[in-house]
Amino acid sequence: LVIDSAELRLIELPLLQPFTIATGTMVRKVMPILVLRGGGHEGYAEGVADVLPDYLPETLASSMMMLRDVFLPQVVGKSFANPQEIERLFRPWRDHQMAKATVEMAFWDLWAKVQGLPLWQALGGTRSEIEVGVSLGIKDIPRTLRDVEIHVQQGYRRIKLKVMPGHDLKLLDAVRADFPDTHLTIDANCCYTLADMPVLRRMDDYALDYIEQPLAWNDLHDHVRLQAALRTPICLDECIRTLPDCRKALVSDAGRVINIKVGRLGGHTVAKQVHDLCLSHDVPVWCGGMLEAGIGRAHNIHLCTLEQFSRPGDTSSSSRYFERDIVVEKLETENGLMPIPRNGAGIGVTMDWDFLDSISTSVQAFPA
Ligand code: OSB
Ligand code: MG
Repeated sequence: LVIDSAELRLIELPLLQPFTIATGTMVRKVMPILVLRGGGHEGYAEGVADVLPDYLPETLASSMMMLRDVFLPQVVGKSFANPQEIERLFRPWRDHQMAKATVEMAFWDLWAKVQGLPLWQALGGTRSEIEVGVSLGIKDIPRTLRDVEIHVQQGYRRIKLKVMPGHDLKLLDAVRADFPDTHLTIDANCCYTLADMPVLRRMDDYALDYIEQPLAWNDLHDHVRLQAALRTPICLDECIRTLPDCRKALVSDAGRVINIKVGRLGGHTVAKQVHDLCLSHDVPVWCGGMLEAGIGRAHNIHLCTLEQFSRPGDTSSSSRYFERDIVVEKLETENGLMPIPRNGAGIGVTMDWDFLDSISTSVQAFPA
């Protein structure tokens, strides 16, 4: 399959409400949208890097530079028999997983469309019911209680609370008092250290399904020490950027649940490898999110059909974040289940081009 041409856009999409986590507040999404053309079809992907390196070192600017100067010039005009060949081509280049993923995911969509297969089938998925939860940004305790109430009532299968030092145990006391039986998790986005051990130990008291990424983004060693001190499973997010990261985490017991984010791992090929490794270790996985719009969200939903995605993911309704999405199809949960988008092959959604044009701040074609 020859990639005849590509189009790289930057779009800006306001969030319906600010989203605050331990490392900062986001009020709008600025993201690359990549279109790959070939074989009479178009493949789409979104990039997930933030403007500032507050989640991982990669940024929107570094992603755009790598796409323009390195990755797109390496693939446009070339032929690839399958998406794994793209992963192999980019493997020598260090890091930049989010930029790599943008190209690799768009090619998966294109390749699946050329085969006439829905992406879930091309990926080897088997699940038909995708259970989802929500990730609730940091707000004061009364407002968080209201958010929990709304989403429990909507049928979401798990509530994830963002926490940070000073906004943790009191919040958990309040939420557990009102919701004793809800599947509850917390996500610290790396903001604790082992010096916080007294607080971290008390987190065992709230029957949490897991504690997501409590310690530093590049420190598996300290997670091993923390997991040894806790009954609650640790779920790793930021720490898992490659397949070897995951292998080291599992063999050292740094965590007992893995959050799979396709952007953080450089694409579906490595996401699947991480999934398969977790399956062989009997470790549950779930699909994380980066506040994606409809293209990235559709990719995530298809990935969730792989067998070991046994815990509810973060791919909740698009309307929780955006007034209007960039795809025509509505990506909305019903009673905590997200339907797989099925409008045709590939990711099964179609671009709302008029809206996309109206929010694009730059468009670059390859070849120029
Ligand atoms: O750590 O999972 C995270 C959003 C931005 C950056 C990091 C994270 C998140 C989320 C949002 O938790 C999940 C979603 O897309 O709904
Ligand atoms: Mg996380």
